[in-house]
Amino acid sequence: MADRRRFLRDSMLASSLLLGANRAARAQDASKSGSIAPRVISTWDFGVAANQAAWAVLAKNGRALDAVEAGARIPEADLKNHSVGRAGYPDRDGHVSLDASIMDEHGNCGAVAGIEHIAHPISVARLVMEKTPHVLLVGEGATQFAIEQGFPREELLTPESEKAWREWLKTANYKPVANSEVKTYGGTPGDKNNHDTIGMLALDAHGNLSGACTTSGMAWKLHGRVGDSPIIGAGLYVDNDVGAATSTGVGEEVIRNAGSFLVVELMRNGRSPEAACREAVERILRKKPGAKDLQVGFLAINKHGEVGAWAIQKGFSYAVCDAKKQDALIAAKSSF
Ligand code: SD4
Repeated sequence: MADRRRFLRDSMLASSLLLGANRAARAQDASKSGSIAPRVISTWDFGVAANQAAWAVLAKNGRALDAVEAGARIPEADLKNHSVGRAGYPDRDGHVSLDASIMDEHGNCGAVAGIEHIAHPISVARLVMEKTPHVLLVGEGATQFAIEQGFPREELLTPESEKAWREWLKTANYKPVANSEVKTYGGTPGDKNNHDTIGMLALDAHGNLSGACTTSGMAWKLHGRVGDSPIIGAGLYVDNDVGAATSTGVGEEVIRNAGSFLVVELMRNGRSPEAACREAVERILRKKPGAKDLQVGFLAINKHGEVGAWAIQKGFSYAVCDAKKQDALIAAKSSF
């Protein structure tokens, strides 16, 4: 009996030592600087330039959170881009109102929705996360907070965007157009009545994930409309144990299905990033077959740095940047 007890005690001790050793080895692996290949990915063709700003942070072993904020600020400031930040197309009433969210490796998150007159909503979202006990500030309260934090109050409606809005007012027909950002960015702004978002996800050399998402939302939306981008779990979700996901396209369809959270949960259950994005898109289509005429795209990265994407329709692209190549632009697979 005493032998049996000793045997049980010894084998329990051995297995807990083994567990402890495995855990320590894993932690050591992850913390060895350079043992994890940093990578940043983002939605659409404007993601290429944004990734490079993020890469400047990641390449110096910087934090993923700093990388995604730096990256997202690029399209926010780009006057040629009518779907994010300054020069974004306004809502039905002519207001440029912006949505953004950010999430770090600890599960902290912050967001602003319907913020006006502030050129960098992603940086305001970060301060909501870091300086307030809240997650989401909206409308005038978000603008007030930004101004208190030292952001300048600016006119974000450019003459070009105003011209496009006045053109739209002639018919005032609200109809989302798939992939319009491809056509508007560097193309002929003003002739399209819809636009899109940058979602950016980064894995840093310390093995930590963060994400950012920023947009001026659907062009010509109702004043006060909020899309998926500032909704944690819809437009963005990060779980440092599993992976991160972001979305673009018609936000209502993403919100209805808690899209980015769904993608991360599917990865947690063993799917690759691409398979997880695909299942999330197909769930949207199963629940609402009419969504086949719209565009929604998901982009995801897992804890190992594997990336994948899927969209309802052809035309969604994503940019990937790592030590090997800084300007890759990949056409996402799609259900149609
Ligand atoms: C939204 N997903 O507000 C965002 C961006 C967008 O076409 O306008 N997509 O729904």
